[in-house]
This record gives sequence, C-alpha cells and structure tokens, in this order.
Amino acid sequence: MSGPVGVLAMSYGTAAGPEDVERYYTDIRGGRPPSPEALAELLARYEAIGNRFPLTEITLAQARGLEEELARAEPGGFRVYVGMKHSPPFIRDAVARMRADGILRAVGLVLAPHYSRLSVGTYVERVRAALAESPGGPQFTFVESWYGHPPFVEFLASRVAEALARLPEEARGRSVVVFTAHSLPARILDEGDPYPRQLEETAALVSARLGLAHVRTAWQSAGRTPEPWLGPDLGEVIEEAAAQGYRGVVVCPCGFVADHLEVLYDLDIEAAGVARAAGLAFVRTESPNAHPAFVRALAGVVLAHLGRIPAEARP
Ligand code: FEC
Repeated sequence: MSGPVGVLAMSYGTAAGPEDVERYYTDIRGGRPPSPEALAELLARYEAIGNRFPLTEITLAQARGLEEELARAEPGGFRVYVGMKHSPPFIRDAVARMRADGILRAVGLVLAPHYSRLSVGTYVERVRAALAESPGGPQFTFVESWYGHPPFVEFLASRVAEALARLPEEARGRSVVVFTAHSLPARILDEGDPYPRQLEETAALVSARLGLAHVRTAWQSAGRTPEPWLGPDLGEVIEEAAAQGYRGVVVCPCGFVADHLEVLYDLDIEAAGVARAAGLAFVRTESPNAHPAFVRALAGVVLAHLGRIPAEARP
C-alpha cells in the first residue's frame, strides 16, 4: 500500500497586508529590495483596490475544493497541499510537510493554465530544490499545462458568454473579446517557449465553442524592467479596437484563475480606464476562484494526468 497521492497546488502568493508588501516585493525580485519609489508605487496600487490581498485565501479555497472533488472520485486516494512562490505557506514548507506525512507519490499542479519556463517552470524548480534539500521526499510528476482541458475550456466559455451578456446592448454586436495572460520577457520567444502559442490556442478553443468572430489576444501586467516584454499590451489592443470602430470590449484574463492585483487593478482600474477614454464599453470575465465547476475541472486535470480517467470517459 503506497498511501494517498499528494497533490501540491501551487500559486504565486500575495502579501499578508500593506506592512508585508516590502517583504513580498523583495521576494519577487529574488531577494533584492525594491527602490523606495517602486515600493511606494506598488503600495499605491494595492491601496487603489482597497488594500485587498485575496489571493492566498482563494488559493486555499481552491485547494479545499480540489481535495473534496478528488475524495468524491477516489475516497482516501489523495491529500492536497498548498505551496506558494512568494508567501507562506512556501513551496519548500509544503514539500517538507508532504515528506513528514510520509507521502510517497505526488503531483505538482500550478494554478496557472499555460506553461512557460519563466512561469510554471519556476514553480517546478522550487519543488526540485526543496526535494534536493533532504532525502526521502515524494516522487513527483508535474502537470505542465492544462489550458486545453475540455471542462476548463467549457468553464471559460461560460464566463465569456456571461460577460458578453453584461455589455450594454448597443455595444454587444460590435464588440471584441480579448484573451489575456501575464506578459513575460520577450526573450522567451528565442527559446521556443510554448507560452504564446498556448494563449492563442485558448482563445481559439473558447471562440470555437461560442462561435465568436471578433477575437484578439494580448499581454497584460508587463514587469517594470528595462528589457522588452511580450506584446501587444492590452492597452494598445483596446485603443486599436476603438480605432477600428468596435463599441465594446470583453477581457478574459485566461492566464489567471483568481482575483488579485493583476486583475483587480491592471484590468478593473487600468484597462477599464483605457477603454473608457477610448469610448468603449468594458467588461471583464469573472475569475474562476473556487467556483464548483472550476474545481471539478482541476480535479479532472489531476485524474487525467495520473491516467485515472479512461480515455473514452474523458470529457
Ligand atoms: O495580488 C497579488 O498580490 C499578487 C498578484 C500577482 C500575480 C502574479 C502572477 C504572475 N507574475 C508573473 C511574472 C512576473 C515577473 C515579474 C513579476 C513581478 C510582479 C510584481 C508584483 C506581481 N508580480 Fe507577477 N504577479 C503578481 C504580482 N511577475 C506585485 C512586482 C511589481 C510589478 O512588476 O508589478 C518581474 C520580476 C522582477 O522584477 O524581476 C516575471 C507571472 C504570473 C502568472 C503566473 C502565476 O500566477 O504564477 C508569469 C497573480
């Protein structure tokens, strides 16, 4: 008997409150403290969203939902752990807990649907580093990407349909749907990284399900560093849509699965402001958070990864 399979659900992590933002930002920057100006600018963005830091709570709720769904599929078969990249519970602590609990076999699942070496790859590196710290940890395999998992595509399609219905009627017939993910340094293009292609595929899969004709992809939340980041930026795409005569825009941030700064500020405040200035109606799809259909989709991702959903029964 090898005991339950450990599932390590991983997310970015957020600060515990305004007083924790400097620590958090320093961690994101690999241990280099930010300049006072950069810190003040980040604090101002959190303040603009009401000093809310919901990501940790949402990740924990997603993990609880995932554990319940997996228990329904296979009672006693799984134990779900949470590890975050930049905040407690850190990935290395979660791996240590799995080791202490005697977990022998584990699946690493990053709560971001698309693979890049600079996104999902950095979570995997942290797990491997934690395993290397001491012997006897679980044997891990990793879900590299899950954007194409049919129940997830179905879930996104339902969110886009619902968002389109929220556009004012006069804008709906002349609107464009923009699928976004977090920008990354453009040097990933030289490495043949699959990230840009996976965003395009997500847009194509959802559009095909809904029969959408006016669709774009764009990058959001590019870092404030001197090197070039992937484009086009969402703001440019919104302005271009206005110039082309569109009346409304629906933004589906399909690279994220929770409400957090990059959604609540970069979209609901910044991108909405660009749309307003350009004369476009703006709506954003609701985040998956811990919606039951979304956590069911995540459970399906884990079961399919382990080959526990027979091919003919896959959605
Ligand atoms: O609500 C919150 O507090 C957390 C919001 C948050 C999420 C998130 C997701 C991703 N990031 C990714 C890549 C980078 C790269 C850099 C970078 C910098 C920041 C900063 C903040 C921040 N990120 Fe983030 N990210 C979130 C928050 N991110 C704050 C620092 C200030 C700024 O630039 O805005 C550049 C690092 C550097 O400076 O060296 C690269 C990627 C994701 C999506 C995948 C995932 O969720 O892991 C990729 C949520």
